This record gives sequence, structure tokens and C-alpha cells, in this order.
Amino acid sequence: MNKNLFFLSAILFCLTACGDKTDLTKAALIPQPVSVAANGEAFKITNKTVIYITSESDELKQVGQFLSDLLQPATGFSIPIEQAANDPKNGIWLSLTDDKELKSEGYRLSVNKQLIKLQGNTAEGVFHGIQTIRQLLPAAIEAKSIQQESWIIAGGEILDYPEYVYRGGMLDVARHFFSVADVKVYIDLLASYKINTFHWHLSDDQGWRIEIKSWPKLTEIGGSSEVDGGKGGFYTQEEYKDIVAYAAARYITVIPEIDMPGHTNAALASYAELNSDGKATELYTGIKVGFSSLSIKKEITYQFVDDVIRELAAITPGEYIHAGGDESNATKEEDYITFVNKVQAIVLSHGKKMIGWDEMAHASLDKSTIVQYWAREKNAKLAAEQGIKAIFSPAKKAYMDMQYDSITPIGLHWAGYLDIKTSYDWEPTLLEEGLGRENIIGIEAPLWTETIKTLSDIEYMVLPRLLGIAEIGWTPANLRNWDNYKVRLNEYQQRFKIQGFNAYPFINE
Ligand code: TNX
Repeated sequence: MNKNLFFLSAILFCLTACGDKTDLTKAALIPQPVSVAANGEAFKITNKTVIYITSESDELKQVGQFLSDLLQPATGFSIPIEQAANDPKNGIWLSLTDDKELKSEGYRLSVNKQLIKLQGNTAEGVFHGIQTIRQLLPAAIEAKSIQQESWIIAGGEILDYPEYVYRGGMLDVARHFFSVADVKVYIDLLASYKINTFHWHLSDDQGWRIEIKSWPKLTEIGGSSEVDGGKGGFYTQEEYKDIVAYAAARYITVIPEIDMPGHTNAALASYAELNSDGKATELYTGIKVGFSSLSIKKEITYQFVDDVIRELAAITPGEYIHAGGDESNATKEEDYITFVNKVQAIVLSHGKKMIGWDEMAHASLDKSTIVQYWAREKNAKLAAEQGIKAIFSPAKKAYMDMQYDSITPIGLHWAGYLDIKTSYDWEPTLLEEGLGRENIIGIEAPLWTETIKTLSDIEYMVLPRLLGIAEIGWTPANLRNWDNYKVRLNEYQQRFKIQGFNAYPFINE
């Protein structure tokens, strides 16, 4: 290229791209914040930058450390965290405040040439603000080795807080087992997009994945299988606690699910006495649903449920336990209702609240119970009539295991193909007539894993659709629109590449 042409194109490039770097309103943030105003300035993180904390809070210090650790690999800087007596004039300043507008999870971020000031009513709010700072930095910040980059953040003010209190991501570890390390990657992904709940589907026909000390064969036998005959696996209670703590450090609550009374073949194969005919079933490695049921009439079934919930409740700090209840086609309707009512009482007796798939709305639900709407809006309405709120996970919009289109190599399509636009461009309060904002506690993206075998498969299915669900859960409806989202999302292709993720190739969808 001739020299003049080179400079001309460099200038042209800068007019379009460099200008954006200092215009905060052009930042590709997901979820989109409640309000963003630019001041034309920019802050540069250097090897002299310090993170200051002005509130006496160990938790805030830990959040500061999280930020320092996040910045370390790509910048190569070891940014110290210091307690400051006075308001800092430069550096990164994290503090707790008392600002009604921010509610419990919100944050306020102010950036000028000298100072990044990040405030929340809670350390959790500040943590969410850190995810925003991360997205404001060049994509190279995601690299695991030192990058030659200018670590600039555009200046201005962001005020931000979530629309829904419940924003979830689910992972089915029963159809295929995923290691502790894989689960942590999934949790990291959720945290990056301000999702605050990890719903962990721990048992199904094909596998039982959590150690229950009083019923050891559940994992010994029931943990040894998975779809297509792989070796399966399970988490010890120590590993479970480790994951719960890992999630908690990222302000994510773990909700464990034991799916009952259907989806229980792994338990039925482990213990003959849980079957109506007293005979243990064979382990199952296919992908059919709706064929298994715990015996509803036997007392031992409720001893079993009580032991499982008791042990699980003891290692679960979150307030909810998910008791499944979907597709119980092998259980008579009246038996199903008896069972759900009993299980609900057991969950409550261990100091937890129950969540169940939408079918549970047929039982007499306690006011504290929540249903998860996935298939039948009629069920969600039945729940609403009982004054019960729903988590929205409509399969036709939010199921991460649905194929993008007919040539997607993995995934199912029983609820239709789910391209990025279809999965993003919907509004929960307008989706089903008769179900409004007051009936919805939040939304969740489930990932079922009949056809998903590896972490790389997980990445392919959730990146980028998970980001869309995260935005629906966080950003008010009037600030969401597909044309604008599409432009922001395109910036993430490069980020995912640097992170080493096997994202679905989505540019210019
Ligand atoms: C339906 S969603 C199921 C799961 C399957 C999923 C596959 C729900 C509550 N039940 O058992 O894995 O479809 O998409």
C-alpha cells in the first residue's frame, strides 16, 4: 500500500473506531444498562493504578481482589487493593453507598480521566459493576497472557439495576456428566452477564449426580451411566460445597434440582424398593422421557425423599430446592398431586422453599412455592390463580438445547429452531395473555444435555444466546431492541475467540 493511502485509511479507521473508544454511549454492553451518559473523557489503567476501598467491608475487599485478578493476566499489572481514609482523587475507587435507586443489586459507575468510581448498596452491586468495567475494556482483556494494549475505559456515568430479581441459567449434568471444572466455567459465564442463579439439574433417568450419604447406591449405581453409555460420574458433597462457594463468590445462588416423581430411572435402578413392583430397573442410556416413576404409595419413597432433601438442604445455603415434577407421564394424575403435596411439605420442613416445573401447578401449592414455566402456559396461569409466581423458561424462546437451525450439528428441535433473534426478541410480559409482570419473578435459560457432551458443546449452544436471555432478565423492556442488540452482540465474537470459547459463529446474523 502506498504511504499516503495507508495514513488516509488509518485516519478513516480512527474516525470510526478510535472515536468510539471514548464514547461511553457506544459501548457494547450486555445487558444494556438502565442509563448511560458520556463525558468524552477516558481513564487508562496502568501499572501505577491502585484499587481503593473506602468502606470497611471484607466482602468489598474480596470484590476488589476479584477485579484485580481479572485484570492481571492480560495487563500483567498486579493492581493492589488499599483501604483509603479519604475520598481518592485517582485510581479505581470501590465503595458502598445508600442510594434507593440502586436497590440491592444495582451500581453507579462514574469514569473520568483520573478516576473510576464504582458504588453499590451492596458488594453484589459493585460486583455487577465490575462486569461492566470488564466489558468496557478492550476485548484483549480476556486474554490469558500479557497483551500490548492501551487499557482505556470511556468516561461518563452509568446507572444500572436489574428488572427481575431472578435471572437464571440451568445446566443438566444428568444426561451427560460435567466435571467440577466445567461447571465453574459455566458459572463464570453466568456471572459475566449478571445472571444471579445457577439451577443445577442433578438427577434424571440417565444419571444421579450428587452424593447422598444415607443412600450410597444412588451414586454408586445411578451415577455410573449417562446418555449413549458413557461412564457418567457424580459430585461428592465436598465438591458440591466447593461449587456453591465458587458461585457465591460470584453472587450466584445455586438451586439444586432432584427431579421427581418421573425422570427417576437412575434412582429406581439403584434401589429396588423405590419401584412399585419392588424390582430394580436397568440403567437407561437413551433419551426418551416420561417412562419412570417413584412408587407413590410406599412409605419408603417418602423416607427416601426426606433423606435426599435433608442432606441437600444441609449443604445448600440458597433458599430454594427444585423438586422437578415435569413429564410424569408414568404417574397417575391423582398420585402425582399426592406426591407433589408431600414433597412440598418435606422441602418446607427442611427450611427451604420449593420450585417445580409448571405441571406442579395442579397440586395445592404453598404461597412460597414458585413454578417454572417451560411448556404449558395453562399451567403457569393455574399457578398465577393460586397467587404463585413463575420463572419464565419457555422452551420456544429460552431453551439453549434447541438447534439454531436445521443444520446445527447438536441439539434438539422439538420446540422449534431457535435462532439468535427469536431467542432475544421477545418480552416475557407480552408472551402469554393473562400472565403479566406481577406473575413473573424472572427468567431462566435451561441447557438440557441429551446431545451435549463436552464443555465445547455447551459453549456452542449458549454463546451467544445466553447473553440475550441475560439482557431480557436485566434490562427494562423499553431499552431492548434487536437492531441495537445485534450491533452490540457482534463485538462479542472477538471476545469469545480470545476467551477460547467455541461460540456459534453469529456475525451479521
Ligand atoms: C423437556 S423441560 C424436558 C427435559 C428434556 C428437554 C429437552 C423439562 C422440564 N423436561 O427432560 O431434557 O425437554 O429439550
